[in-house]
Amino acid sequence: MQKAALDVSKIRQDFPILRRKINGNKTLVYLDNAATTQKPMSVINAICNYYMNYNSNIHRAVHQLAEEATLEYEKTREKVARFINARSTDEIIFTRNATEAINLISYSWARTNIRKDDKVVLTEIEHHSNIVPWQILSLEKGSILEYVGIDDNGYLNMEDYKRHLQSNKVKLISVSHMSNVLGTIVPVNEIIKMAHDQSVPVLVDGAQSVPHMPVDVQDMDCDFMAFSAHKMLGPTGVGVLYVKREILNEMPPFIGGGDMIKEVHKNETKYNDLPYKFEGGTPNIADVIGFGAAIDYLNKIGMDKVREHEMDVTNYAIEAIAGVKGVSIYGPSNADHRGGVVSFNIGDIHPHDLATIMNDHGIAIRSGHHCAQVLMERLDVAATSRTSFYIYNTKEEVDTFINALDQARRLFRI
Ligand code: C6P
Repeated sequence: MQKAALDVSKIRQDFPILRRKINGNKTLVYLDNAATTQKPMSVINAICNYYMNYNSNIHRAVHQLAEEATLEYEKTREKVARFINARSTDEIIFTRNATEAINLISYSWARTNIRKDDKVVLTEIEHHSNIVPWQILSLEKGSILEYVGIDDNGYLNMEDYKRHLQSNKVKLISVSHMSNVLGTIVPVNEIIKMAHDQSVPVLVDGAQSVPHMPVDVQDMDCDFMAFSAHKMLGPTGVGVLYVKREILNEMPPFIGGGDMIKEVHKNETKYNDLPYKFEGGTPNIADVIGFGAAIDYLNKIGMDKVREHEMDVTNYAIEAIAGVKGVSIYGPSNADHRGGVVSFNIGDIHPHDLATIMNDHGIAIRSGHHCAQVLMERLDVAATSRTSFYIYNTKEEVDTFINALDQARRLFRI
């Protein structure tokens, strides 16, 4: 029996922003989902409900509002743990975003485990969030950064990876699960297995994968994983760091202050239990609660269906974009190996000019280096245009975009 497709028109009704007009009368076509996704009413309502009915600090007071807020905040932790199949909620730390989650590892775990001349291995597709923290560490510790190369189709060069792994100085692999520019889905299970055979831990940047496909940290066996709520229907200001419990037990705290402690004396502090030891200060309570509603929304659809829908729209978009005269598309041509991101250039139109023209049509796309300048250097381009899709995007929206792209092409006489 054929599986039912996503009911996209029903889904779209849950997102008030999709009814917005741009430039007077143009219906918004939002194709910048890799940057951040739109929010359904259930998420917006969950945040409003918290502020209207039980706004309070958490983990401290015994009054009813505080108990309700604590309960809802911790419910989201349970939802996150289940969503990525973590062993327990102790392994889930809330941060501000994926960037802060990666920095938490570079400031805590890495500063006690990485020494002079040790190597941290990244790849050429990494986002700046998974490059700069390791450069800062190198400057402080004298550690060495190495990059696994990619081939011309945007796939990771696994022979190059094996070569890097041969050095016994490698102390960490930190790799993006899915490129935010090429869409390439990296074979993380294979990468992790090979790293673990050499006793090297692996950090997975799941910022672009967790929102778009089923992700199971136990099956993957990653040691660390980072992602952001705002890229998966949730609010901005909330990120997740997953760390295997046995590693977390050994990690020193990142930020010192309230809530991450059990006892504080003049000259010593006893830290709180996991995961609170890593959540110093009042957290982003409202948005964590909103994130819980986002996870409920995705669970109701099912992550298999999310992935299926995106592959369908992405395949359609790749074919249509490739059919426009003068276009070069970056990354794998097979949607099985890529997520819902299509980066391209057309003739010598500057991506910022193209994005401005698209905006005139009510279409939101991203242009620029996408915080991946190492990759831009590898591709030998300064910038690209990028469309990226989510559960509410339709093939009709792709048609609107292609029509606008073709008009831009004719305007620039390509
Ligand atoms: N990429 C994009 O338009 P934050 O900003 O911390 O929520 O996410 C950082 C991040 C980390 N890794 C990858 C692979 C990412 O794509 C991003 C965010 C956005 O592509 C904003 S630059």
